Formats: sequence, structure tokens, C-alpha cells
Amino acid sequence: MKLYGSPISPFTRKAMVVARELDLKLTVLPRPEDAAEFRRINPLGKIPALVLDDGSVLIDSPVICEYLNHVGGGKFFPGMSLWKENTGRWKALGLQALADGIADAAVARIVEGRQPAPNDAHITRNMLAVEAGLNALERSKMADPPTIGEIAASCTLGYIDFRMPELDWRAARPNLSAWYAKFSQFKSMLATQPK
Ligand SMILES: N[C@@H](CCC(=O)N[C@@H](CS)C(=O)NCC(=O)O)C(=O)O
Repeated sequence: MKLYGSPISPFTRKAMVVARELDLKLTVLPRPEDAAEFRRINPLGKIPALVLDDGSVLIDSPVICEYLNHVGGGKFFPGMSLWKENTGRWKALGLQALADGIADAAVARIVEGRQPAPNDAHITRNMLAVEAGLNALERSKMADPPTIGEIAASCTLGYIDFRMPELDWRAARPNLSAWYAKFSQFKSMLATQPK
């Protein structure tokens, strides 16, 4: 399987972490410079994109991660629970959606900042989402063993540290900070650090 993307992308990194945890062989390739060529792989032009051995393509990191979890026999996408509605699958998917949403806003802020005349309102709106999203993560009970939600949260925090080192997110978020200090030391997280 070939994965187009880079560990700098928190979405790509999620897939790399899942693949490593499940010992799946994944060749990670950079996004081709030729945008038209890449749109033949992912019409949306976004990373990650997973090309299967039969040539078919999966896009969007939640879909890619669930596929990898399925072929690797993983447990990062728990089953549904009738008795505990707030646990299992919906909790994991909800946490992933929150973490991915924070990453979307952080990526949008970084991209806007690179424009010749950045739009301040756009930056403010995205940073409000980042800050409020991090507050929600601070209140979240992280699962152990981790699910795709915890992997997504950790990849998002890694992206924020890498691209927004000036954002002192740890100061007012002791729970999240202590949790991430531990989670970021997992072998698969260390092996996929953005550089
Ligand atoms: N929902 C997508 C988001 C992917 C995404 O936004 N990727 C960014 C890089 S971090 C990208 O390729 N952006 C290029 C673009 O939007 O043209 C996922 O989870 O895979």
C-alpha cells in the first residue's frame, strides 16, 4: 500500500501511527509536485490518500485509518455498546472529529498566515476554534487503551507544537498536557514526529 502524505500533516500522521501499531507495510510518498497528476489520485488534492495494491484509492484520514485498522485487525475503532452509550465507538469517533476539527482550523490559520495579505478575521475565527477545541480536549476523558480518538488528539497536538510553538496551550490545560507528555512518547508517535 502507498500513502501519499507527510508526517507534518496531522491527518497523514494518524494513518502512519495506525499502520505502525498494526505492523502494516506502508510506503509513504510525498504529494506529487504536479497538482493535476495528484488530482488523478485524489480529486480533492488533499493528503493523505491511500493507494491499495489493486490500484484503488481511499481518501480522508478517518476512512483510511478505519481501513488500516480493519486489515490489520486493530482495536482503534471500538464496536458499538448498547449499554454504555458514551463509550466505545461513538466516543472514539467523536473525539477523532473534535481533534481533526482542531487540526483543520490550525492548518487553515497557518495557510492564511502565508498569504500576501492575510485576512485577520479568518485567522481570529480559526484560532477561536483551536482554543475552544483544546479546552474541550482538556475536559475529555482519554481512553486507555487508546482509540483512534486519542491518536487523532495526539497528532493534532504534535502539529500545533510544530507549527505554532508560540501557542502556550499547556499552561491552562494541565490534564491534556500530562496526558500528551506520556502519549507522545509511544514508539509510533516518536517514529512519526513532524520535522
Ligand atoms: N479531512 C481530511 C483533511 C485533509 C487535509 O486537510 N489535508 C491538508 C494537509 S494537512 C491538505 O492536503 N491540504 C491541501 C488542500 O486543501 O489543497 C482528512 O482527514 O484527510
